[in-house]
Amino acid sequence: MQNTTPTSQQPNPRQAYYDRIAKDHMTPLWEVLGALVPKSPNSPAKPALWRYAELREQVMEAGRLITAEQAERRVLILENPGLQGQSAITQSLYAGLQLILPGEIAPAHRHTQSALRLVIDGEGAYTAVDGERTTMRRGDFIITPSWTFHDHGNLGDQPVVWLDGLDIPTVRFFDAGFAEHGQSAAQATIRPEGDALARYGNNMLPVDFYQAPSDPTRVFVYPYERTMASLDKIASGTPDPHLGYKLRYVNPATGASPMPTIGAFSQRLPAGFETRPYRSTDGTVYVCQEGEATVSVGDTEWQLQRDDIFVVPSWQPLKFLAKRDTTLFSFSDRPVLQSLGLWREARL
Ligand code: 1HN
Repeated sequence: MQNTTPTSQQPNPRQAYYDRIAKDHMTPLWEVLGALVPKSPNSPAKPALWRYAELREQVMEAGRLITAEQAERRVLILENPGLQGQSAITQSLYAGLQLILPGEIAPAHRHTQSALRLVIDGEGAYTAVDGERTTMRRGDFIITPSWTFHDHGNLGDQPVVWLDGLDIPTVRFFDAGFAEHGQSAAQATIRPEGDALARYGNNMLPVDFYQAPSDPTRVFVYPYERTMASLDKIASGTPDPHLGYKLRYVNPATGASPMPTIGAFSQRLPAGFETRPYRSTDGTVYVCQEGEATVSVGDTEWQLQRDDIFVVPSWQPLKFLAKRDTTLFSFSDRPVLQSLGLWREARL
Protein backbone atom coordinates (compact mmCIF):
# COMPACT_ATOMS: atom_id res chain seq x y z
CA MET A 1 0.00 0.00 0.00
CA GLN A 2 1.31 3.47 -0.95
CA ASN A 3 1.34 6.20 1.64
CA THR A 4 -0.37 9.12 -0.13
CA THR A 5 0.16 11.73 2.56
CA PRO A 6 3.06 14.12 1.91
CA THR A 7 4.83 13.60 5.21
CA SER A 8 6.46 10.17 5.35
CA GLN A 9 6.16 10.25 9.16
CA GLN A 10 2.40 9.78 8.89
CA PRO A 11 1.76 6.11 8.27
CA ASN A 12 -0.93 4.81 5.97
CA PRO A 13 -3.99 4.15 8.18
CA ARG A 14 -4.37 0.55 6.96
CA GLN A 15 -0.68 -0.13 7.54
CA ALA A 16 -0.94 1.39 11.02
CA TYR A 17 -3.86 -0.93 11.68
CA TYR A 18 -1.90 -3.95 10.36
CA ASP A 19 1.01 -3.02 12.61
CA ARG A 20 -1.30 -2.71 15.60
CA ILE A 21 -3.04 -6.07 15.14
CA ALA A 22 0.28 -7.79 14.37
CA LYS A 23 1.19 -7.32 18.04
CA ASP A 24 -1.76 -9.58 18.84
CA HIS A 25 -0.77 -12.09 16.16
CA MET A 26 -3.42 -11.19 13.63
CA THR A 27 -2.97 -10.32 9.98
CA PRO A 28 -5.43 -9.34 7.20
CA LEU A 29 -6.49 -12.10 4.83
CA TRP A 30 -7.31 -9.64 2.01
CA GLU A 31 -3.62 -8.79 1.54
CA VAL A 32 -2.71 -12.45 0.86
CA LEU A 33 -5.88 -14.13 -0.41
CA GLY A 34 -4.77 -14.35 -4.04
CA ALA A 35 -1.48 -15.99 -3.09
CA LEU A 36 -3.18 -18.38 -0.67
CA VAL A 37 -5.69 -19.60 -3.23
CA PRO A 38 -3.97 -19.43 -6.63
CA LYS A 39 -5.89 -20.12 -9.86
CA SER A 40 -3.39 -22.89 -10.55
CA PRO A 41 -0.28 -24.19 -8.74
CA ASN A 42 2.47 -21.59 -8.48
CA SER A 43 5.32 -23.52 -6.90
CA PRO A 44 8.34 -21.65 -5.56
CA ALA A 45 10.35 -24.71 -6.70
CA LYS A 46 12.19 -24.19 -9.98
CA PRO A 47 13.08 -26.62 -12.75
CA ALA A 48 16.69 -27.70 -12.13
CA LEU A 49 19.23 -30.13 -13.57
CA TRP A 50 22.29 -31.77 -12.02
CA ARG A 51 24.81 -33.25 -14.47
CA TYR A 52 26.08 -36.56 -13.15
CA ALA A 53 29.65 -35.98 -14.37
CA GLU A 54 29.84 -32.89 -12.11
CA LEU A 55 27.95 -34.47 -9.23
CA ARG A 56 30.33 -37.42 -9.25
CA GLU A 57 33.37 -35.19 -9.00
CA GLN A 58 31.88 -33.25 -6.08
CA VAL A 59 30.76 -36.31 -4.14
CA MET A 60 34.19 -37.95 -4.62
CA GLU A 61 35.74 -34.83 -3.11
CA ALA A 62 33.42 -35.24 -0.12
CA GLY A 63 34.87 -38.76 0.10
CA ARG A 64 38.31 -37.24 0.70
CA LEU A 65 37.03 -34.81 3.36
CA ILE A 66 34.85 -36.96 5.60
CA THR A 67 34.29 -40.67 6.22
CA ALA A 68 30.87 -42.31 6.01
CA GLU A 69 31.12 -43.06 9.73
CA GLN A 70 31.90 -39.44 10.65
CA ALA A 71 29.10 -38.19 8.45
CA GLU A 72 26.64 -40.97 9.43
CA ARG A 73 25.50 -40.59 5.81
CA ARG A 74 27.90 -38.98 3.30
CA VAL A 75 25.39 -37.22 1.10
CA LEU A 76 25.28 -34.10 -1.05
CA ILE A 77 21.75 -32.71 -0.88
CA LEU A 78 20.27 -31.72 -4.25
CA GLU A 79 18.59 -28.53 -3.16
CA ASN A 80 16.05 -26.86 -5.37
CA PRO A 81 17.31 -23.34 -6.27
CA GLY A 82 13.85 -21.97 -5.41
CA LEU A 83 13.89 -23.61 -1.95
CA GLN A 84 17.30 -22.61 -0.62
CA GLY A 85 18.08 -23.66 2.93
CA GLN A 86 15.17 -26.10 3.06
CA SER A 87 16.96 -29.35 2.10
CA ALA A 88 14.19 -29.94 -0.41
CA ILE A 89 14.08 -30.71 -4.13
CA THR A 90 10.31 -30.15 -4.25
CA GLN A 91 8.03 -28.77 -1.55
CA SER A 92 7.36 -32.32 -0.30
CA LEU A 93 10.50 -34.31 -1.21
CA TYR A 94 14.20 -34.45 -0.50
CA ALA A 95 16.90 -35.82 -2.82
CA GLY A 96 20.60 -36.38 -2.30
CA LEU A 97 23.55 -38.21 -3.79
CA GLN A 98 25.19 -40.68 -1.42
CA LEU A 99 28.72 -42.13 -1.65
CA ILE A 100 30.08 -45.17 0.17
CA LEU A 101 33.73 -46.10 -0.31
CA PRO A 102 35.21 -49.61 -0.15
CA GLY A 103 35.28 -50.91 3.44
CA GLU A 104 32.96 -48.23 4.80
CA ILE A 105 29.78 -48.69 6.81
CA ALA A 106 26.89 -46.25 7.11
CA PRO A 107 25.54 -47.28 10.53
CA ALA A 108 22.09 -48.70 11.25
CA HIS A 109 19.32 -46.35 12.22
CA ARG A 110 15.61 -45.90 11.64
CA HIS A 111 13.29 -42.96 11.28
CA THR A 112 9.71 -42.21 10.38
CA GLN A 113 10.85 -40.69 7.08
CA SER A 114 10.58 -43.13 4.17
CA ALA A 115 13.51 -43.47 1.77
CA LEU A 116 14.24 -44.80 -1.68
CA ARG A 117 17.58 -45.45 -3.37
CA LEU A 118 18.25 -45.52 -7.09
CA VAL A 119 21.69 -47.03 -7.67
CA ILE A 120 23.69 -44.95 -10.12
CA ASP A 121 27.32 -45.98 -10.14
CA GLY A 122 29.69 -48.71 -8.89
CA GLU A 123 29.34 -52.24 -7.60
CA GLY A 124 29.83 -54.13 -4.35
CA ALA A 125 27.73 -52.19 -1.84
CA TYR A 126 24.72 -53.48 0.03
CA THR A 127 21.79 -52.02 1.90
CA ALA A 128 20.26 -53.97 4.78
CA VAL A 129 16.58 -53.44 5.66
CA ASP A 130 15.23 -54.97 8.87
CA GLY A 131 17.80 -57.76 8.89
CA GLU A 132 18.04 -58.62 5.18
CA ARG A 133 20.78 -57.41 2.84
CA THR A 134 20.46 -56.64 -0.83
CA THR A 135 23.41 -56.12 -3.13
CA MET A 136 23.11 -52.76 -4.88
CA ARG A 137 23.40 -52.94 -8.67
CA ARG A 138 23.12 -50.07 -11.10
CA GLY A 139 19.48 -49.19 -11.77
CA ASP A 140 18.10 -51.10 -8.79
CA PHE A 141 15.27 -49.33 -7.00
CA ILE A 142 15.52 -50.05 -3.27
CA ILE A 143 13.27 -48.82 -0.47
CA THR A 144 13.54 -48.38 3.26
CA PRO A 145 9.98 -47.86 4.50
CA SER A 146 9.14 -45.74 7.53
CA TRP A 147 10.63 -47.03 10.82
CA THR A 148 12.63 -49.89 9.24
CA PHE A 149 16.23 -50.25 10.42
CA HIS A 150 18.70 -49.71 7.60
CA ASP A 151 22.46 -49.62 7.15
CA HIS A 152 24.74 -49.63 4.13
CA GLY A 153 28.16 -51.14 3.56
CA ASN A 154 30.66 -51.52 0.75
CA LEU A 155 32.35 -54.94 0.53
CA GLY A 156 33.77 -54.28 -2.95
CA ASP A 157 36.70 -52.33 -4.34
CA GLN A 158 34.83 -49.46 -6.04
CA PRO A 159 33.10 -46.31 -4.81
CA VAL A 160 29.33 -46.78 -4.98
CA VAL A 161 26.99 -43.87 -5.57
CA TRP A 162 23.21 -43.73 -5.41
CA LEU A 163 20.38 -41.23 -5.40
CA ASP A 164 18.42 -41.01 -2.16
CA GLY A 165 14.80 -39.81 -2.23
CA LEU A 166 13.03 -39.16 1.06
CA ASP A 167 9.75 -37.62 2.22
CA ILE A 168 11.63 -35.38 4.70
CA PRO A 169 9.71 -32.14 3.91
CA THR A 170 6.39 -34.02 4.10
CA VAL A 171 7.20 -35.49 7.52
CA ARG A 172 8.49 -32.09 8.66
CA PHE A 173 5.25 -30.46 7.48
CA PHE A 174 3.29 -32.86 9.67
CA ASP A 175 5.78 -32.58 12.58
CA ALA A 176 5.93 -36.37 12.73
CA GLY A 177 9.67 -37.03 12.74
CA PHE A 178 11.13 -39.67 15.07
CA ALA A 179 14.52 -41.41 14.77
CA GLU A 180 16.78 -43.76 16.67
CA HIS A 181 20.16 -45.44 16.24
CA GLY A 182 20.55 -49.18 15.88
CA GLN A 183 22.26 -51.28 18.58
CA SER A 184 25.25 -51.96 16.35
CA ALA A 185 26.70 -50.27 13.25
CA ALA A 186 25.78 -53.17 10.99
CA GLN A 187 22.51 -55.01 11.64
CA ALA A 188 22.64 -58.73 12.31
CA THR A 189 21.53 -60.63 9.22
CA ILE A 190 18.41 -62.62 10.06
CA ARG A 191 17.29 -63.67 6.57
CA PRO A 192 19.30 -64.65 3.49
CA GLU A 193 19.61 -62.23 0.58
CA GLY A 194 16.65 -62.57 -1.77
CA ASP A 195 14.23 -63.82 0.89
CA ALA A 196 11.76 -60.92 0.60
CA LEU A 197 11.79 -61.02 -3.19
CA ALA A 198 11.09 -64.77 -3.16
CA ARG A 199 8.24 -64.47 -0.63
CA TYR A 200 6.54 -61.28 -1.78
CA GLY A 201 7.94 -60.37 -5.20
CA ASN A 202 7.45 -63.44 -7.36
CA ASN A 203 3.70 -63.33 -8.14
CA MET A 204 2.94 -65.20 -4.93
CA LEU A 205 2.51 -64.28 -1.26
CA PRO A 206 2.72 -66.19 2.02
CA VAL A 207 -0.63 -67.93 2.31
CA ASP A 208 -1.95 -65.91 5.25
CA PHE A 209 -0.39 -62.57 4.33
CA TYR A 210 -2.68 -59.59 3.89
CA GLN A 211 -1.88 -55.87 4.02
CA ALA A 212 -3.85 -52.64 4.32
CA PRO A 213 -3.55 -50.33 1.30
CA SER A 214 -1.29 -47.90 3.23
CA ASP A 215 1.16 -50.61 4.39
CA PRO A 216 4.57 -50.45 2.71
CA THR A 217 5.66 -53.39 0.58
CA ARG A 218 7.82 -56.18 2.00
CA VAL A 219 9.58 -56.21 -1.38
CA PHE A 220 12.41 -53.80 -0.77
CA VAL A 221 14.40 -54.20 -3.98
CA TYR A 222 13.08 -53.88 -7.50
CA PRO A 223 15.98 -55.18 -9.61
CA TYR A 224 16.84 -53.15 -12.70
CA GLU A 225 17.00 -56.22 -14.91
CA ARG A 226 13.33 -56.97 -14.20
CA THR A 227 12.29 -53.38 -14.92
CA MET A 228 14.30 -53.32 -18.15
CA ALA A 229 12.89 -56.69 -19.23
CA SER A 230 9.36 -55.28 -18.88
CA LEU A 231 10.16 -52.05 -20.71
CA ASP A 232 11.97 -53.91 -23.50
CA LYS A 233 9.00 -56.22 -23.96
CA ILE A 234 6.27 -53.55 -24.05
CA ALA A 235 8.26 -51.02 -26.09
CA SER A 236 7.34 -52.66 -29.39
CA GLY A 237 3.70 -51.61 -28.99
CA THR A 238 2.10 -48.20 -29.35
CA PRO A 239 3.53 -45.56 -26.99
CA ASP A 240 1.27 -43.24 -25.01
CA PRO A 241 1.58 -39.87 -26.81
CA HIS A 242 2.37 -38.01 -23.56
CA LEU A 243 4.32 -40.63 -21.61
CA GLY A 244 5.87 -43.15 -23.99
CA TYR A 245 5.89 -46.49 -22.17
CA LYS A 246 5.50 -45.72 -18.49
CA LEU A 247 5.08 -48.14 -15.58
CA ARG A 248 4.63 -47.50 -11.89
CA TYR A 249 6.35 -49.50 -9.17
CA VAL A 250 3.83 -51.17 -6.82
CA ASN A 251 3.45 -53.14 -3.66
CA PRO A 252 2.54 -56.46 -5.31
CA ALA A 253 0.34 -57.41 -2.32
CA THR A 254 -1.93 -54.37 -2.68
CA GLY A 255 -1.30 -52.65 -6.02
CA ALA A 256 -0.60 -49.40 -4.13
CA SER A 257 2.68 -47.49 -4.34
CA PRO A 258 5.60 -49.25 -2.57
CA MET A 259 5.50 -46.67 0.24
CA PRO A 260 2.52 -44.42 1.11
CA THR A 261 4.31 -41.09 0.68
CA ILE A 262 6.45 -41.63 -2.44
CA GLY A 263 5.51 -43.04 -5.83
CA ALA A 264 8.11 -44.29 -8.30
CA PHE A 265 8.00 -44.85 -12.02
CA SER A 266 10.03 -46.17 -14.92
CA GLN A 267 9.58 -45.02 -18.47
CA ARG A 268 10.92 -45.82 -21.93
CA LEU A 269 11.00 -43.32 -24.78
CA PRO A 270 11.99 -44.97 -28.07
CA ALA A 271 14.62 -43.31 -30.27
CA GLY A 272 13.07 -40.45 -32.28
CA PHE A 273 9.92 -40.29 -30.11
CA GLU A 274 8.64 -36.87 -29.11
CA THR A 275 6.14 -36.66 -26.26
CA ARG A 276 3.24 -34.21 -26.31
CA PRO A 277 3.35 -31.64 -23.47
CA TYR A 278 2.07 -32.92 -20.15
CA ARG A 279 1.76 -31.60 -16.64
CA SER A 280 0.64 -32.90 -13.26
CA THR A 281 0.45 -31.69 -9.67
CA ASP A 282 3.09 -34.09 -8.39
CA GLY A 283 6.47 -32.36 -8.49
CA THR A 284 8.78 -35.09 -9.83
CA VAL A 285 12.47 -35.99 -9.71
CA TYR A 286 13.84 -37.78 -12.81
CA VAL A 287 17.00 -39.76 -13.52
CA CYS A 288 18.07 -40.41 -17.12
CA GLN A 289 19.26 -44.01 -16.74
CA GLU A 290 19.96 -44.79 -20.37
CA GLY A 291 20.01 -42.93 -23.66
CA GLU A 292 19.99 -39.31 -24.64
CA ALA A 293 17.10 -36.87 -24.91
CA THR A 294 16.09 -33.25 -25.06
CA VAL A 295 13.78 -32.34 -22.20
CA SER A 296 11.87 -29.11 -21.73
CA VAL A 297 10.35 -28.08 -18.42
CA GLY A 298 8.40 -24.83 -18.66
CA ASP A 299 10.75 -22.39 -20.39
CA THR A 300 13.89 -24.42 -19.66
CA GLU A 301 15.47 -26.92 -22.04
CA TRP A 302 18.31 -29.38 -21.40
CA GLN A 303 20.17 -32.07 -23.31
CA LEU A 304 19.98 -35.10 -21.05
CA GLN A 305 22.80 -37.55 -20.76
CA ARG A 306 23.15 -40.79 -18.84
CA ASP A 307 22.70 -40.41 -15.06
CA ASP A 308 21.70 -36.74 -15.19
CA ILE A 309 19.10 -35.82 -12.56
CA PHE A 310 16.43 -33.15 -12.94
CA VAL A 311 13.32 -31.91 -11.17
CA VAL A 312 9.96 -30.90 -12.62
CA PRO A 313 7.95 -28.81 -10.14
CA SER A 314 4.17 -29.14 -9.84
CA TRP A 315 2.19 -28.11 -12.92
CA GLN A 316 5.21 -27.23 -15.11
CA PRO A 317 4.68 -28.41 -18.71
CA LEU A 318 7.05 -31.25 -19.56
CA LYS A 319 8.07 -32.74 -22.89
CA PHE A 320 10.78 -35.01 -24.23
CA LEU A 321 12.44 -35.69 -27.55
CA ALA A 322 14.42 -38.94 -27.35
CA LYS A 323 17.52 -39.03 -29.54
CA ARG A 324 18.18 -42.65 -28.62
CA ASP A 325 16.17 -45.26 -26.72
CA THR A 326 15.89 -43.54 -23.35
CA THR A 327 14.99 -44.97 -19.95
CA LEU A 328 13.86 -42.63 -17.17
CA PHE A 329 13.35 -43.37 -13.49
CA SER A 330 11.22 -40.91 -11.55
CA PHE A 331 9.68 -40.40 -8.12
CA SER A 332 7.11 -38.02 -6.69
CA ASP A 333 4.52 -37.47 -3.97
CA ARG A 334 1.72 -38.69 -6.27
CA PRO A 335 0.29 -41.28 -3.81
CA VAL A 336 -0.17 -38.57 -1.18
CA LEU A 337 -1.92 -36.25 -3.63
CA GLN A 338 -4.10 -39.10 -4.90
CA SER A 339 -5.16 -40.19 -1.43
CA LEU A 340 -6.09 -36.58 -0.61
CA GLY A 341 -7.98 -36.03 -3.88
CA LEU A 342 -5.44 -33.41 -5.02
CA TRP A 343 -3.74 -35.16 -7.94
CA ARG A 344 -4.47 -33.66 -11.36
CA GLU A 345 -2.86 -34.11 -14.72
CA ALA A 346 -3.31 -32.25 -18.02
CA ARG A 347 -2.51 -33.81 -21.37
CA LEU A 348 -1.82 -30.82 -23.56
C1 1HN B 1 19.11 -41.36 5.61
O1 1HN B 1 18.78 -42.18 6.61
C2 1HN B 1 19.81 -41.86 4.51
O2 1HN B 1 19.82 -44.06 5.32
C3 1HN B 1 20.14 -41.01 3.48
O3 1HN B 1 21.02 -43.63 3.61
C4 1HN B 1 19.78 -39.70 3.48
C5 1HN B 1 18.75 -37.85 4.62
C6 1HN B 1 18.09 -37.35 5.69
C7 1HN B 1 17.73 -38.15 6.75
C8 1HN B 1 18.05 -39.48 6.73
C9 1HN B 1 20.25 -43.28 4.48
C10 1HN B 1 19.09 -39.19 4.58
C11 1HN B 1 18.74 -40.02 5.64
